[in-house]
Amino acid sequence: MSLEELRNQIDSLDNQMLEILNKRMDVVKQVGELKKQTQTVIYRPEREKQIVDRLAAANKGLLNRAAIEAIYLEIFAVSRNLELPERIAYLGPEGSFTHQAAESRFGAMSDYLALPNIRSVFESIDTGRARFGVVPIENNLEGIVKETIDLLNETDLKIVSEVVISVHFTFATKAEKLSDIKRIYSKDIAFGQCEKFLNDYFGAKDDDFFVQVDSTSKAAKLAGLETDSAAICSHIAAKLFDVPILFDNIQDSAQNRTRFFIIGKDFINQNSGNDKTTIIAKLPEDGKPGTLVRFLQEFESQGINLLKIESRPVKEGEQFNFWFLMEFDGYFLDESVQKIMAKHASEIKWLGSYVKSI
Ligand code: PRE
Repeated sequence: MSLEELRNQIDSLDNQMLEILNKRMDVVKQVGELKKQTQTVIYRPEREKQIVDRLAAANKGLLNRAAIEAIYLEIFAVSRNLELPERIAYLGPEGSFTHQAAESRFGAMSDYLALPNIRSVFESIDTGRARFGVVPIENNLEGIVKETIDLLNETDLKIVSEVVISVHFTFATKAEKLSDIKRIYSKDIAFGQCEKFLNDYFGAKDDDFFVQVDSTSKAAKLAGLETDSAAICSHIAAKLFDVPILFDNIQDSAQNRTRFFIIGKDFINQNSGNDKTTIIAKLPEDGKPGTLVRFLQEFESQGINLLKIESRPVKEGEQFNFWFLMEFDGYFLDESVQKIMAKHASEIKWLGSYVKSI
């Protein structure tokens, strides 16, 4: 068949797809109207996962699961916008890894708000300026992002969903030679993840050579304004701010992944059958031995698989007391989870149950 004939086939299939997509949007619009009447939330991560899972299982063609997911995430983003445009706040500026994580879930069509720090993302949701926020929670090399878990403790926002993306760092500069570089901008966590590279190339430099800023994309922005600076940032940020890339993939480990939370106000997911729950536990500080052990044993007795426990110091008071962020398999209304939550009602703060991605 000639190229022209093949293209004619594509045109005809595209016409059919457009017609079907518009039919889908007509139904989505009705769902939106129904949700408006019943005042239910538009974004349903568990329903989106169910659709992708069903299509991936039924699929007999050339598309793999990742391709189906990528196409459908854009369709869902357009659907949600049609039902009710919802703004997404993230730790910016544009080109940050958090932006990448946000786009991976909400698609290119959503209305995004880039904010300068994690606290301002929380505040934007609390005050209703944005419906959802995207913030980093942990990295497999550096561990937990303390600011995020402290804000989950301080505020009443809930975890809607988790997103995991691979992180690759780039060294970008407008300097002609490495010896012209007077400073390197980056975020604390990124400096930590590129230690080997920094030691190899800039091991002899003073501490003030390494300038910490709020985000890796802000680092790219600053390095784009000066010819004697460099940034450790994402590839996308270096391109966005027009800073030439000198080295790619400078992170210590190729297995560098960051987990992000999508957070929202007054949000409760429905049970998806494969959920994870995050809580904060403030156990009594009565000085008696075994309080934590006994609490953990309750999870074992209920057959609940614990995934994470992270301790944080209580900021008030004279003692060195601690609270714990805990994650486990299951949905908060599961009978086994409810038994523990009911028994420790005054000690547990539920942060959310959401589809398990890792
Ligand atoms: C739809 C859109 C948004 C939700 O996040 C989930 C699914 C979809 O496009 O299929 C429809 C919808 O609003 C719903 O099923 O609740």
